[in-house]
Amino acid sequence: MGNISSNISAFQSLHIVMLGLDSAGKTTVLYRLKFNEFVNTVPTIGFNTEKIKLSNGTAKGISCHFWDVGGQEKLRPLWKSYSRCTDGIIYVVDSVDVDRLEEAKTELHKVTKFAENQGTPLLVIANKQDLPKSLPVAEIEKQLALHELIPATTYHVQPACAIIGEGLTEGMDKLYEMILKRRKSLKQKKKRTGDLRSCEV
Ligand code: G3D
Ligand code: MG
Repeated sequence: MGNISSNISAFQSLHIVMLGLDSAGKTTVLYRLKFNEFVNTVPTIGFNTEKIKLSNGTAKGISCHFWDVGGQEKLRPLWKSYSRCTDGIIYVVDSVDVDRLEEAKTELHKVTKFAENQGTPLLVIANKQDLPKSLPVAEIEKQLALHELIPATTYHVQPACAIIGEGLTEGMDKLYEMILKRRKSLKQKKKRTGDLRSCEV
């Protein structure tokens, strides 16, 4: 914990991209984090962006610049440029939409393979856990084949219900923890080699 606190001042604002198939609940997560209340959404055409100071958990007070990118098929080509060199990726999954889990898996694996995303911490939000037929986290993890992601990817799967905000604080805390760990290991690597890719700081 000591290490985490001492690193907070090193951040201006974390750059976080939120991806996932359309209707997974990305925009609901975004406005839940921003206003701490449910906001009725409309399908996102393009993207939404918000600067949010986290208000709970161990990441309380940390500023994040979120990019919530539309998930419809025609918008997915945008994911590459929005996810480039971010501090963290949030991938929201509808835990009830079993028929589209394979599609969600394919799109997620594509994103984590982009050269500039390799090693970017990943928070998978298994959303809509309030619904009776929602798949448990272990099943989501299996169906998304998270263990097959490239080894550099550190991830956490968080069960959540975005409409009431359950699970979001825990998820953001985990993401923040992974981001700090990555920053630390990149700094150590820099000291050793003096060499970092363009988006590594
Ligand atoms: P998207 O931004 O990923 O496309 P939205 O998804 O945030 O627009 O949400 C799509 C629909 O899912 C919305 O319902 C929203 O209220 C609902 N939703 C989001 N999170 C949850 C959740 O945790 N539980 C439940 N039950 N529903 C959720 P509508 O009816 O507006 O389409
Ligand atoms: Mg949306």
